[in-house]
Amino acid sequence: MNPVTGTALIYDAEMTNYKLLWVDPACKIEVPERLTVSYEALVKAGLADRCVSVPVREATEAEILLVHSEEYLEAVKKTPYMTLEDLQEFTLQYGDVYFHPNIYHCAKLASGATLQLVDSVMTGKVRNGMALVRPPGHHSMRSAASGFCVFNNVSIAAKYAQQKYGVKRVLIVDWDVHHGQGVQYCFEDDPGVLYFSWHRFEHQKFWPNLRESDFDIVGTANGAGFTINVPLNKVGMENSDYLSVFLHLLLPVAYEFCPELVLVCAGFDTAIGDPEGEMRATPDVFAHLTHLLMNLADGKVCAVLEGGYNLKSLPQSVCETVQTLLGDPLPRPVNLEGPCKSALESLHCVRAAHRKYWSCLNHAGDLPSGELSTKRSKSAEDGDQAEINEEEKKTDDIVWPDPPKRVTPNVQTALVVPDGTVCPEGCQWFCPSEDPDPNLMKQLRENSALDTDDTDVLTTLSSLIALMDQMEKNEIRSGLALVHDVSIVMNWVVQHAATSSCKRMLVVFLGDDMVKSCITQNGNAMLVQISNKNFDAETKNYIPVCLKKGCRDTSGLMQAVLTLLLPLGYEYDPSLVLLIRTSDCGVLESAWQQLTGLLQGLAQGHTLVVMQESEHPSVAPTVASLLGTPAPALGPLSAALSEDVETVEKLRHTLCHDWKLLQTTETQCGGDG
Ligand code: X5A
Ligand code: ZN
Repeated sequence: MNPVTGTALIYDAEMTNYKLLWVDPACKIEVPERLTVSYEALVKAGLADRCVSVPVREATEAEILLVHSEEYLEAVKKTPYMTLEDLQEFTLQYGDVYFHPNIYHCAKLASGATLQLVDSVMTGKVRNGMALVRPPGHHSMRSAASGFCVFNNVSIAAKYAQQKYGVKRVLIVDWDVHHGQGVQYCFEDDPGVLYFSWHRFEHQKFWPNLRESDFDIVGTANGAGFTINVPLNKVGMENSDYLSVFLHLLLPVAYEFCPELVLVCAGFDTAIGDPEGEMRATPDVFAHLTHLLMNLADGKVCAVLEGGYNLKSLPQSVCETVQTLLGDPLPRPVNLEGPCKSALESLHCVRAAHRKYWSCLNHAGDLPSGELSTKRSKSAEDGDQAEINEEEKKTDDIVWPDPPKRVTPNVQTALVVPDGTVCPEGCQWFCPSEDPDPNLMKQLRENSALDTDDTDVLTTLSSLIALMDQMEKNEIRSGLALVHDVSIVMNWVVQHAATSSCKRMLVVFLGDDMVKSCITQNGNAMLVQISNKNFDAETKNYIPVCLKKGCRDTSGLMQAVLTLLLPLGYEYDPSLVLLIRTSDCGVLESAWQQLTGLLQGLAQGHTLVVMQESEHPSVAPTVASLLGTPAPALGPLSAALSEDVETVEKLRHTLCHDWKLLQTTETQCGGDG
């Protein structure tokens, strides 16, 4: 069976045909141009053309009633016939929302567009997609409009997926800067829908000012643990803050939950320049957030526009998201200097509040004593007086660099494999563009570690070096080599990297061989080895991770990958990733594919995989992951072995002095820094 490909784009200009008709400072940012600039940016970047264009439709009444009450629907239904005065009057009963004679029509299209997206993904017409809609949805409730939202597009879609497709586990990731309280209320007792939201909160000083947006609200009845709120208590959150929450909270829980469908409340008011959010994440961070979700649910990711009010960062962020859904190489992550104190405090509190529900968080520290939320809220009341009278903040003149161009190399995946190996679709044999450099061959022949009589070894090595050079020049995205002895090859490659064009190499080694010798203190490589041997970490850039069953226990391995390897990798920001496994390392193929897929977020997808010759059956699945095919789901993960959890936690604790993305609490690295 061929894997599902393609990205749906759902948009209709009709949804720009309503606007605010009176003066209301709270609503003036929600303008039709939000949609036109986003769509035009996609067209201009050539991204719209690469998507499968799916028409919108109106949601039916039955579909709207999956979430909303009949009384509310009947009331909204009357709005097209109201006078301006009546509309204004009608609007008054709700918070921060406006009505217009055409908004009911648009709201039906916005929900219908979301359902079209879910249908396209669930029937396998496309792998993933995005719906550009207005009005947004996540604030609207069973019987109330709120925060520019009329019908709750994503909630309706989740109910629809449950009902029409029997989806048992839906993950809703709400990365909008506001709390989607409508979504939370809709699913608070439903363990079939995991709702995750981060939001500007400022100890309840920020709209919608709800007590139930705090971290200690976790869901009710059977749904306890399936609502995850990350209150952001300061403005100015940056890429590191968001990425930390993904790596140390959302992703471990999401992998444990194992969704069959991922819906994203894709609001871009979390981005820099937004007048509502006042945060500082650059648009390219959405490429990474999107990518990190794309190996869940067999890649079934549906992004649905919510907020986003800066008409420059909004279209940029939309483009980053769609380009990632399309599978283009990720931009190098920028500004990852570690999360701020306030973000760490929130992260710590959420992890503690959820430790009894999720085994991946079971080891998280206790809640700080005292009721943090109310205590903070009091002190905030005293302290923040000065801010209240502050004049209107200007976010319009904040500037930031344009996101880097994401160039796809001509060659996706190049193979260096013995004759007779089957070359899977989408990749090609590597042919060095030039003859091997005689100097290099001389070096190789003189290298005592190599069996220099074996010309096959020499050609393989010189090919690999040529391949790495072409990756560094961005002429080739990734590579895969089958070799006679992975340890020898790795030694040579790392040594060569120290003198070549490779700026920084992250080496990920799965297996028990003794390999640390190739890493020197001052080299330009960092080696993370996952095995069941207790090697000593002698140099700063050699990080041995000793798991009880090596890579055999998938839960332990994923914990190490998500909370140790990826944060390290993101902060190290390699220009090349060397991914190696020995034939006896024991990793499950699906876990290996997850690892390979997740690592594509680093080094613009420049990964060189090296495996043992005997492993040719793994070539096809590995190449698939390098090419962006979603890795198969791992199934709901059971608890990792407690020894393994302890190992990973200890390592995070020791290493977080040097690597700030490993932190999950303010006090982790000692108070002296
Ligand atoms: C969808 C969305 C924001 C409402 C803000 C009201 N709504 N102050 O971003
Ligand atoms: Zn918002």
